[in-house]
Amino acid sequence: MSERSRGALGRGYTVVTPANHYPSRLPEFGDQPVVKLVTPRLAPSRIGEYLVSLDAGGGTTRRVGAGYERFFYVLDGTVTLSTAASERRALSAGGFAYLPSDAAYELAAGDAAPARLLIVKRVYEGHAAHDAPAALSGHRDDEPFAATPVPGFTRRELLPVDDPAFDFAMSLLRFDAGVGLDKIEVHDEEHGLWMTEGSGTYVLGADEHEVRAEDFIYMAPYCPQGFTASAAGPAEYLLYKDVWRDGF
Ligand code: UGY
Ligand code: MN
Repeated sequence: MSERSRGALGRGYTVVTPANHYPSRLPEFGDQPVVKLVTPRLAPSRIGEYLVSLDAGGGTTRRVGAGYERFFYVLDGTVTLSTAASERRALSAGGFAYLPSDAAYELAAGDAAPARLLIVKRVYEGHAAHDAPAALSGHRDDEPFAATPVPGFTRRELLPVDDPAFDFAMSLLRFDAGVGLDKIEVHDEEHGLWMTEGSGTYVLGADEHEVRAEDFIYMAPYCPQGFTASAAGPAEYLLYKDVWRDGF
């Protein structure tokens, strides 16, 4: 199958490959290209997930207003994320940050090299029993990946999954060659998935898709889903999932 044709809009899912990217612009990023991997225009998605490319020394041309919670994951290069004059976070590749709804921000790439990052945006859904979470940041290598019941499948949680103040999780799921999820899942939560490494086969609804590094998949609530890494080597993806809320 030609690279051009791997992109798909299926029942309850999309697959967007690098060959499908058609960059848009957003006022806050000037001429820097933004690929809108998914937004709420694709019903029923409640998230926007964006691939943002910044030239060396480039960044936001306007401060991005508050009102939405956001998650940042740096793919290449380094960026500085500033929420206030005294609050600057330097993030290298593999670095991440969470900003709560009340935080406006600016982004700047380092002077030496261009940067690319993923940004997830959504409306925070609070819970009466919990205060909204505070900003946090870290790096994927700060902690080792944790074992799961499936041998050869490990996970690294980037946000605290045991804290119901958070309404979403961002997780890195890593599979040894030939290893996969142990079932076809069907669940109420939605996913935005970015392949960070390797390749494999994704079951999506009634279909199967060969996927590889830099592909993106949106999975709507109740989209049947399963994954097996290819025999060629390990595979890994960064997964958004809404958590701790009842779906209303
Ligand atoms: O946590 C999850 O829902 C995850 N296992 N789903 C997935 O990888 N597609
Ligand atoms: Mn799932």
